This record gives sequence, structure tokens and C-alpha cells, in this order.
Amino acid sequence: MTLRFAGRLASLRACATPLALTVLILAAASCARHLPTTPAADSQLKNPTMSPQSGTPTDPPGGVGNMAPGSGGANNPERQVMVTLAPGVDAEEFGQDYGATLDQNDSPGLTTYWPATGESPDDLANRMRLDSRVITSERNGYLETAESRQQSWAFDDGLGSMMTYTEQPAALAIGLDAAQLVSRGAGVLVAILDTGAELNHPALAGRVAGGWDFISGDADPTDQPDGIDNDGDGLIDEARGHGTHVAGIVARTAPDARLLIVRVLDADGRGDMLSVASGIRWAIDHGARVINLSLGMLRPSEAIENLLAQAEANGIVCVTSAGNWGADDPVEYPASSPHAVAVAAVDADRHAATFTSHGSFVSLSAPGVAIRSAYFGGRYVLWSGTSMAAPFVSGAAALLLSLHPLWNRQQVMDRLAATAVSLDELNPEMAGELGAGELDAAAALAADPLPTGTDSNEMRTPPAYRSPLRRGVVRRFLQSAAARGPSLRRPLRRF
Ligand SMILES: [Ca+2]
Ligand SMILES: [Ca+2]
Ligand SMILES: [Ca+2]
Repeated sequence: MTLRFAGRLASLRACATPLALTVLILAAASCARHLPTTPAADSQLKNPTMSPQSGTPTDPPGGVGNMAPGSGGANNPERQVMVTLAPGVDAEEFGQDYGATLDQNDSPGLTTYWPATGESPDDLANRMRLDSRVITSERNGYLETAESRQQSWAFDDGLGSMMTYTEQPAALAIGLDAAQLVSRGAGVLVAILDTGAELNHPALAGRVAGGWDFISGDADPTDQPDGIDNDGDGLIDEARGHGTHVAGIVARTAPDARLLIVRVLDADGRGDMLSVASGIRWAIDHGARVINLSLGMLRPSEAIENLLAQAEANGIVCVTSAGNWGADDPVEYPASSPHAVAVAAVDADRHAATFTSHGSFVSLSAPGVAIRSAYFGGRYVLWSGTSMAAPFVSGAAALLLSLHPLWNRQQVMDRLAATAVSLDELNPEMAGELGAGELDAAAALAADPLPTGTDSNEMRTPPAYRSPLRRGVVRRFLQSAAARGPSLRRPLRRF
């Protein structure tokens, strides 16, 4: 899409150099082994200033992203076709065979095309799908954060601090302190596909291993406002800080995990299928073991499904928000994907959040009401949503993968499900629709039991971290684990 690049390149260039330098310094300082600050191969932008219909420059300054979906804007991705091409296929030539104009061509065959005048994107997608050079073909579209969709905004109560962030009720509810005595997530890369992040926020500084910006097409994934109401909802850059908040929750849950900040949504909380697909591809290629996707759309995407399946085959745990519909319908994607773990939100009393989506597609629940986390401007603010619940599960997966590097997604999720606290009694009207229950990080990281089929060597793995200063915490953990005995023996649940 032309807007994301052409419209913003001029202003980005002015500030990109020092920001990119900051990213590189952060990455170099925080990660000796992985320095994934560039994509596997450069994303290529075709016809950056030309309208495919008219062949003349049409983008107003600042881009045309201010056109709402369905508004018929010249650059609306709903009018494009997104295609995953087989390896080695020339994207330009392929498009010519269909009279279509190549718009973008990301490295591993992820492409978008404009149909020829008079052809609908669905018709073109259907024609292309029959081609043996095509892996997936579909109309392009937007994904967005659940909070952006339902207009749930961050709240600054003036009490934000590193301390109130660290010691918040949600951390206590899922036993984070006890869990972190066993594992802090060292050696695990968690990719956060979101609006980007404020990389030098105190909660994130030193934890960012790299990233990429698929919205602006540069190496700096800073969550950046553009002063434009890109999604046409009357609010400008309303989702700014979303990715920072989500990243802060992962950092609070798995403080020694390293973060890959992948910007796939703009500051209005919206990004197209190509951006999200490219972000997943990038995360797979750069060693992520966990991918957090606090975003969704109302129809499935073949391209994204294909990549989620690849991620799972690579042992990667993909975690997504269940959605903020407060109902069991509609079901968002990728929450509905069998390759992603969908997370619903509960409050501090283990009652389902009024806004949470629920249903048989939910794998697990986690705190998602009034969660305090990082926000732009170095702040710590409260935000509610299933977008906030998902990163607790992503962080817990990182804790487990640090201790059990060979575990695959199924093993990680079996453990999280087997140790979850059932919510059915407190939420009888949603029995069976909140997944295996609420995440219990302390129980999940307790030494026993291990899922069947686990390498016996791993059973002897000692806890990675013990602090003599935290004996009281250890004792409370052991007491609570003992009290929790029966839940540890519940049968394992399949996802
Ligand atoms: Ca950028
Ligand atoms: Ca907006
Ligand atoms: Ca904007």
C-alpha cells in the first residue's frame, strides 16, 4: 500500500537515523547472540507514488490511510488481493499474467496486488487460487486491536510507578513471584506483534533484542503517532501505547526473556493482513519461541493461517487475544485458529471480564481488567482488554520454554492448562467457555508433574533461580502449591 511508505517517508527520514541508532545500541547491549534488526530480506515497495488505477501520483501528504475501510479509498487494502507465492515465483511476472499490479512484495513470497479495472478483488483472488504457483490467495483486509475496535482506552490514574506496576494484583493472582523463583524466561525470544513500543521505557529498556516496522518499512519499531485518524473513527492515534503496554506485561511476567518488537499495527491500532503475515514470518525467521498477537479480524486469513501452522511446526507458541465482544459471537481470527492459543480476560476476583469474548475456542484465561503496564512517555497506566490477558500467557510460556527449551507448543500448553485454576464455579454461565481456567504461573512452574512423554533428563533439571532473600515467598509458594494439590492432578487438556 503506498500510503504507509510514501506518505511518511519524508518525515520519518528526519528522525529515523537517531532512532535506528538507539535500536541498534539497545540490541547490541542486550543481546550478544541475536541481533535481528533487519528483515530476512528487504521488503520491497512497488510503485510507491503511483495509483494502480490511474498511473499518476495521487497520495495526499500524510498518506491516504485516513480513509475508512469500505470507503473506497484508492489505497484501501480491502480492494487488494493478498497472495502467498511458492518459492522462486517472480511476483511481478505473476501479477502480469492476471493483469494485476503488484503493490508490495515481502521477502518470502508475501505479496499484494491491485486487480485490473473492473475486476473485484474476490474474483481475482479466486482466479489466482487455481494457479499452481500460489499457496494462498484472498482479499486483503485489516486486523486491529480489540481495544481499538471496542474503544477501550488506557487510563492514567496518576498512581503509575515501577512499584505499582511490579506489585499489581494481577501479578499476585497468577503467582508471578513464585514462578520467577524457578524461571525468569532467560534465553527465550518473545515477539510482540503490535503497534510497536517505546523502546527506552524503563520497563523495556535492556530487554529489546530487535525488531522491525512493517507499517513504515524501517528498522525502528517505535510506536509512532502520525497525527492522522487512519481508521476514520474520529479519534487520532488512539491506540498509541498499546504495544508498549502489551510488551510491558510480557516483561513483567518473564523479566529475563528478550523481546522482538514487531510493528504491524499503526497508532490507530490497525494493520493489514500483509503486515501481520510479514510480522509472523519475520518472528519465525528471527528465532522467536513465543509470538504475542493481541489483535484480530472478523474473517480468517489463509496466509496468516499458513504462517501460524508453520510457527507451530517450528515449536513456536502463538498467543492471541480472544476479543472484546462480551459474548460468544462473533469469534475473531486468529483467536479461532487451531494453531493459536486464544486468551480470555478475567478480573482480580476470577470473574469473567464483562467485555471478554468467550466460547469453545478459548484455550485459557488470564487477568485483563485494570492491568497496569508501560505506556508511552515513560508512564505506567491501567488498561483493560483481552489484549492485556494474552501477554500474561505469552510470558508464562517463555518461563516454561526457558526451563524446557525443547518443549513444543503442545507441551507448553498442556502444562499451562493442567495447572490452570478452573473458573467454572465462579462463572457458571460461561462454564467451559473460558478455556482450561485462569493461568497459574506458580503452579505451572512447580517441579511436578511433567506432561507424559517429557524427556526424563528434564525431570532432573534444577530450578534456574533461587534467591536466599525470597525465602518467605518460597515458603508461601510451597504452602499454596500444597493447598492446590488436587488441581495439579487434573487430567491434561488438549488444545
Ligand atoms: Ca518506524
Ligand atoms: Ca482513529
Ligand atoms: Ca494515526
